[in-house]
Amino acid sequence: MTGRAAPTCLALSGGVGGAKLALGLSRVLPPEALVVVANTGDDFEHFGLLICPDIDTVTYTLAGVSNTETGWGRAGESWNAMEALAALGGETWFRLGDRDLALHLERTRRIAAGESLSAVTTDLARRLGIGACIVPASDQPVRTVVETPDGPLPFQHYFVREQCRPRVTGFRFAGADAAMPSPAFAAALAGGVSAVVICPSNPFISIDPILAVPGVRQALRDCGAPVVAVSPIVAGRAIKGPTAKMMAELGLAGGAVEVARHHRGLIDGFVLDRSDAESAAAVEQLGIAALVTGTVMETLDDKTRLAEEVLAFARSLGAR
Ligand code: FO1
Repeated sequence: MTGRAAPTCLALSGGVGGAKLALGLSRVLPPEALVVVANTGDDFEHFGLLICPDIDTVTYTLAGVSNTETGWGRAGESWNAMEALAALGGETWFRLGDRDLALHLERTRRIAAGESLSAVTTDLARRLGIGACIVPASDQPVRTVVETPDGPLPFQHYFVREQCRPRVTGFRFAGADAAMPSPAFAAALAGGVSAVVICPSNPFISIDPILAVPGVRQALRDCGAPVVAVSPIVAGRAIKGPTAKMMAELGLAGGAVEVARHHRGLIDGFVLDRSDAESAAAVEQLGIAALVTGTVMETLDDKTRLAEEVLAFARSLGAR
């Protein structure tokens, strides 16, 4: 970091939607002014490898090598290892492409050699040509456990093996009590944050595991920067993933307002899609400023424009 630290935008990201806005932010901010904090609640050990899906989705997306059909893994993948594994009777419910496997092998090797998840994540992002800082929320494990009527499920068992079918009765974040914010996350929180952007990610499984790290929620409130969340719900539905289904199963009213309510007390502003414009008043009644714009990100221009609008919205709130 040269001289005075650039005022930093902290982006909290999980899943596909989070990665899309993180990409937009990386295109409108200088590299030293963006810290992307990736959710680690989806992480798990599989085949003896440490798999970090939300770190990898945002890393591959900013590197321009993500598989945009599936929303995870790499573009142009081959599946020889998986095919050979199937022939040997191995587990193939969680699919790891050949190129993706290289990342898991190398990350697992380096962590076994004593490096922190932050150090490995930062270096691998650099090797993939990314200038912005991507770090896990914590270097200690924080793993989402999905509670269901038939008992708790590790996240990937719920999300992939059971394909989100089980009814959700709650979430736990195993390890959160013993976790600390990762060094770059803590440093950003400690000084020089200009805006905090909660990307359009599932509030329960992508954002709450980050906020469950002791001290994070309070540090976000105290960091002096406006906190703005972008709704992952558009016209009552999640663009991708089980957010709306989870809200219904948790007995919540649903809709974009429910997400704003979920973040109440933490966020200063909430960004709604035009299809939910009628909900802006309800958001404002929660004491949260509302911005209505196009939040569906299909093209790179969509991502860049939304990033610019979100940062301008945050600045307008910060000036208050
Ligand atoms: N999601 C699936 O639905 N099926 C898979 O086989 C699968 C494999 C996979 C491999 C690497 C990786 O980083 C992500 C992967 N995901 C898969 C997505 C993963 O479940 C993520 O946790 C979700 O994207 C939610 O964030």
